[in-house]
Amino acid sequence: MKTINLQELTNRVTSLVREVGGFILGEYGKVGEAQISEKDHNMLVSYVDEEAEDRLIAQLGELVPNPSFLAEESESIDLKTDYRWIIDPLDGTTNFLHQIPCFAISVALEYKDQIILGVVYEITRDEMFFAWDGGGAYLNGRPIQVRQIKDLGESLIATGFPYHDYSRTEAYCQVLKQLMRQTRGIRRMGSAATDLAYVAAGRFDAFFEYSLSPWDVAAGSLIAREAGAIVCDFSGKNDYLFGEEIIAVNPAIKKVFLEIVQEGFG
Ligand code: 2AM
Ligand code: CA
Repeated sequence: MKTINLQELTNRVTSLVREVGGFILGEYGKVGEAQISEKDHNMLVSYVDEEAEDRLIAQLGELVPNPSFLAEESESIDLKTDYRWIIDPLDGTTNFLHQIPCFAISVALEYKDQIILGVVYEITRDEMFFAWDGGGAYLNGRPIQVRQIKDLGESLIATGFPYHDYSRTEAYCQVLKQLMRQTRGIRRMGSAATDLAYVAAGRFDAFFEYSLSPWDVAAGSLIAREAGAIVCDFSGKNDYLFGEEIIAVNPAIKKVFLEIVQEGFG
């Protein structure tokens, strides 16, 4: 079989994602409360998520041989083959529906359990973050890297507040308390894919969240890694894609950051 040129493939994915981003932006501000449904507690979805996902699946299916899909709005088509697209058509749906301009499309390609390509498109700022395995990370075509810092006191941290699984909110608040005291500040964007892309771009120095799904983090985690970040679960291990816990951190502060998270979560 012809080997896939990942750089070329990434290019094609970014064009497609940009096009679908145009559709999403065209619907911004137009979705009424009656067109929003709640999949589960606080898990919102509209025709925009669904239509965007259908368009992505239809076109991504053409780009690699015999792909399968793991996608937020159509979990049922998850029959796994060597190539699998992991898709979040609209990461930050709550922001989108409340007209808060931070939401993204996240598309990753997995080959035999390894993420080999990631694209995160932050739509309202027209920022296309992408990476492929071994190829580095980019923002609108320019290479990006984690920020050069020396200690935690200079760091800006991103997180997502628990919105669904409240079983560990005490532990989570413990960690926030420490980070409030010891860092430059904490931000909560509402789109995990964007948070990870921002770590890659050196805007944030660390991101942590629990209860996320693979489609929220698949693309962003590769982009962060290719930009020099360390990505792990709360134990410092590699189970961040399906393990529902993720840390992406600038190596300069990895040790101390992990200690704070582990102290809180026990
Ligand atoms: P989603 O918009 O694609 O569902 C941020 O905390 C992450 O959690 C986002 O990536 C978001 O992905 C997901 N999320 C789902 N429901 C949420 C909610 N009610 N509030 C915040 N984030 C939510
Ligand atoms: Ca999501």
